[in-house]
Amino acid sequence: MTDLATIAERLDNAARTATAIPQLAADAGIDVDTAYAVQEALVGHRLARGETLVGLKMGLTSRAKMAQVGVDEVIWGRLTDAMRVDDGGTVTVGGLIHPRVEPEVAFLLDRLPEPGEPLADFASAVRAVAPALEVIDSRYRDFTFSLPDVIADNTSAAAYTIGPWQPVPAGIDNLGVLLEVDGRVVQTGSTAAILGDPRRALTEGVRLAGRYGVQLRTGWVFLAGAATAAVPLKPGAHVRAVVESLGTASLKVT
Ligand code: OOG
Ligand code: MG
Repeated sequence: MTDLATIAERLDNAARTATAIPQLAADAGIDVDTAYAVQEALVGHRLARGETLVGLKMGLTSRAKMAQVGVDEVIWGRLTDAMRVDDGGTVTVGGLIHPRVEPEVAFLLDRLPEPGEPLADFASAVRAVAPALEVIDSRYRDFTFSLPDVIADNTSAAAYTIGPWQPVPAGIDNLGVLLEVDGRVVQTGSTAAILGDPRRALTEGVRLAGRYGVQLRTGWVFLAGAATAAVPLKPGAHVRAVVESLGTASLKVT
């Protein structure tokens, strides 16, 4: 049986050297709870290198995403400052394995419930909303994984870009979402695809992360999960997420 620290180290090395590795959880007998412990240890390597925790991301909150990767449980991962790419900034694929990009909605967190308490009031918990892009890059070969494997791999998190923050609009449960590559629409969807209402992603994030003693914090960024399937990120591309009423987030690829 491979221990938790060894798995975290393998995943960290895979990310740092942009080298795909085989899945690990089945052979190591890792369940979901242990996988979150591996994720914590994996992100711990980043923190030890000076990165800071700046938020949380949800994964597989839409049917399109669940179907694309063949895993149908909502998952969450950790975001660090080093994963952030400025709006309009550049992502270099050379340091990644087989990156994909997806359109997201981001929340800027304000007042959160006490540890262990459920989220009661979205309006006071979220200060602003923004269109966003997430770059995911599974460390596993062929972008194929089991539920514990993707959790251990920090839910494929690689990079993210947040567009301009907006005051929270009256309704965010049915906004059109487009993903464009080089001005061409490659995915379309709606924020309704995110658990029926992206606000529910925050309720779930508070609940699921709380199970592992992780408390969301004021000032953190929260990614609600992609509304559409992800598409491969190719060098030279210009990628844009457009969310109705919220605006756009974009990045360039080299
Ligand atoms: C897992 C991460 C999923 C999302 O928004 O659904 C995710 C993956 O697809 O590799 O970030
Ligand atoms: Mg995502």
